[in-house]
Amino acid sequence: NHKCKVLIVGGGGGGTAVGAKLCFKYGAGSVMFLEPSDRHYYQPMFTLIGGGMKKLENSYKSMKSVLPSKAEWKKDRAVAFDPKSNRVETEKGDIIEYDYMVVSTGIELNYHKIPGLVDALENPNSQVVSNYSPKYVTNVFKAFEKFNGGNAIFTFPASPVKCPGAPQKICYIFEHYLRKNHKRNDAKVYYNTALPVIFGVKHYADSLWLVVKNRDINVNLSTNLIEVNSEAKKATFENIVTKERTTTDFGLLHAVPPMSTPSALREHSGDLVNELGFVEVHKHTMQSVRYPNVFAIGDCANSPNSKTAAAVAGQCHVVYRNLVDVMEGKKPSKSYDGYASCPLVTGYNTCILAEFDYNLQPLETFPFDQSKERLSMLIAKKDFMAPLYWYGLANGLWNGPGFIRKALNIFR
Ligand code: FAD
Ligand code: UQ1
Repeated sequence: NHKCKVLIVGGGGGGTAVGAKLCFKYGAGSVMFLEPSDRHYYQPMFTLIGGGMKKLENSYKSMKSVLPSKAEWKKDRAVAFDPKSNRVETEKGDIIEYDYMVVSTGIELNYHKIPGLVDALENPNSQVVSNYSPKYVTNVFKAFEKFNGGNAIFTFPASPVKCPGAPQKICYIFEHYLRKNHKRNDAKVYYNTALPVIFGVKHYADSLWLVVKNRDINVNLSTNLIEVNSEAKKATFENIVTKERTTTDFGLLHAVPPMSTPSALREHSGDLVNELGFVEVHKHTMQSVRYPNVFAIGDCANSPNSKTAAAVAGQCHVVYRNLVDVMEGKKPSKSYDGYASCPLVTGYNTCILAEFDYNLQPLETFPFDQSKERLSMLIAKKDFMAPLYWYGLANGLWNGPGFIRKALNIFR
């Protein structure tokens, strides 16, 4: 058995940011990470890798080099939570007892939930690809190059996802790839989304409808991928509203899997989570609604923000401060406004930098209309966000662009 003051379950973007802050304040001996992975991926780069703009090797560092050096790292996975007795059980059979806990497991990719999809992704000739997993992302650009006409279909699943813009970004990049390589005439491009909207924030949805209209991209709403037949190169979709099924052949299929929190949370954590398996927190304080010594950050929390690294940046200072408050016997004092950002890459030279809050109102950093496609925002996404993540967020030094927004407000 192990004991620790603060246990952080999951050393991804959120866990690492909060852990770095805690280690800075309390020093060695205060924080334990429970994290099974050897590698820490900067997942926002996957979109650019899929489009051939970056390499997989640029997207990760060793977990050891990313986790704060003053923290203890147990390289193991949580399999069950017992928040009533402040304990977590691990895959190797250990029990960890904590005084305070931050849950930051992120969400998992459930490719197996779509019949035929895993077989298709494992087959390098299937033209079925997916940029969500480091295991499959390097095949995406190869499939672009091999594409020789027909239907190119990009999907969005019937579940919450991380970076809800990513399923359509890769569609725009592909469409531009075709035009650059004089192959656009041979293709019909489809974005089939299970959602009833193209994007949840109207300010940006309006721009995206113009993009798809101008570029002859067919958008099918409420359309969910339910089966893949890689032999016949056919995909089956179900209309979420009418339940009507259609089967379409494809020359390329980019599939985004349904996602969920890990089974440890969904099935073995009692009332720590809501009915969907997300850690139930107060949406402004990120404190568990039932266990005051527990906080959640990032994709595994049920706070109704868009699940992005940018949201994690907006949450990490709030989680850290409120946890310190609780440790000092006070009430949580900081409030998260739901900030999230999604750099909607629309091609090799353009990006719409969406930024918004819980009310789905734009909360833009720069003093120009960010709903317009811009080269400057593509450069920001391509060359500035990864350093911001590695040197800022992962070291506990980046709390999101709120202060820049306030400073630039003098130009509005
Ligand atoms: P993660 O960073 O995923 O970390 C979770 C960690 O928990 C992992 O290290 C995992 O190994 C560990 N873990 C899992 N299960 C357990 C367990 N049972 N016990 C212990 N540890 C466990 N965000 C943006 O802001 N901008 C973007 O442009 C953007 N683009 C994206 C594009 C793609 C293709 C993808 C996949 C994501 C993108 N994101 C983007 C989203 C961003 O990567 C996530 O929102 C962010 O990483 C969430 O941080 P997290 O700490 O909650 O989870
Ligand atoms: C951000 O803070 C962040 O986390 C480090 C991202 O993830 C990679 C982002 O994509 C974005 C857009 C932000 C927000 C930052 C600015 C400067 C708008």
